[in-house]
Order: sequence, then structure tokens, then C-alpha cells
Amino acid sequence: MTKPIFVLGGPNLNLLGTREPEIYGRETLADIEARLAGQAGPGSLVFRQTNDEGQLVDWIQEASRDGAALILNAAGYTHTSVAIRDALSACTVPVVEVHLSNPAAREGFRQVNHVAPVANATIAGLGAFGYQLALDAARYLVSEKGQPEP
Ligand code: CA2
Repeated sequence: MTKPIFVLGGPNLNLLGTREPEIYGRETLADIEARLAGQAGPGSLVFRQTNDEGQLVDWIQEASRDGAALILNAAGYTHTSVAIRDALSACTVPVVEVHLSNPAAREGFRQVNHVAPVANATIAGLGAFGYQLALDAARYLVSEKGQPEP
């Protein structure tokens, strides 16, 4: 059976669509999940969000073990978490980092990025559409690199 692509989200992404629409858009995370699931097809996505850093580390390890690829928006942890960077360093499947906004064009503290150096690709600044591109990118990387060893 084909392994699913994991789509993991970090802290506060559960608030999407409720506040700061000028930065993050009007779509909720459930809207993004529904569109992506339609694009991916039945059973081919695992879509999760957590506000907890350790939970995200556990899920990254699970994606490496049980997934074909990982799409990650680590949200605020992008800029702070060595633990998430270490989990990604150990990840054996392709990793596509995604951000709704473009952190490089924002505040100074968002210029630190612990994820990008250990991701295969980064997509930022395209709002929810970035997730669709990330799914295409993840599939491309899976087909380019071949399936990981069982
Ligand atoms: O642009 C992105 O996708 C971010 O990962 C979103 C994070 C932010 O800390 C990163 O620098 C860039 C924030 C997650 C969403 O936070 C919200 C806060 C208020 C209202 C809605 C969402």
C-alpha cells in the first residue's frame, strides 16, 4: 500500500481564518485540509495540527517512519526550535517547508529559520495556495528520489 504524505502544522495555525486575515488569509485550516485532501485523493494524506512542540517532534518521527513525505508549517517553532530541526535532520523522507506569509519579508525575529536548512524545499508567501504547491513538490520529490526503504 502507498504511504501517505504527512501535512503537519504548528502552534496557532488552528486560529487561521479568525484573526489577522491580512497576513494569513481568510481560510481556516479545515478549508485548507479539505482542498488538499481533494487534490491528494482518498487516504493519501495525514493532516494534523498541534500547539505542542514535543507532539510535533513525535509526529515528524512518525512521518519519517510511516509516510512518503512531509509537508511542514512549523509556524512559530520555525524560528525557535532546535528540537524540531533535530527531528527533521533525522527524517529520511523528503521535507517541504510551507508558510502562508513570507517570513523573510517580516519582523527580524522571523529571519531566524531552523527548518529551511534541513528541508528539501521551502514555499512561502502564497497563502493557502502554497499548500497545493507543496503537495505537488512533495510528490515530485518522492518520485524523483524513489520510495524510501521499508
Ligand atoms: O506564515 C506562516 O505560515 C507562519 O508559519 C505562521 C506563523 C508565524 O509565526 C510564522 O512566522 C509564519 C503563525 C501561525 C498562525 O498564527 C496566527 C495568529 C493569529 C491569527 C491567526 C493565525
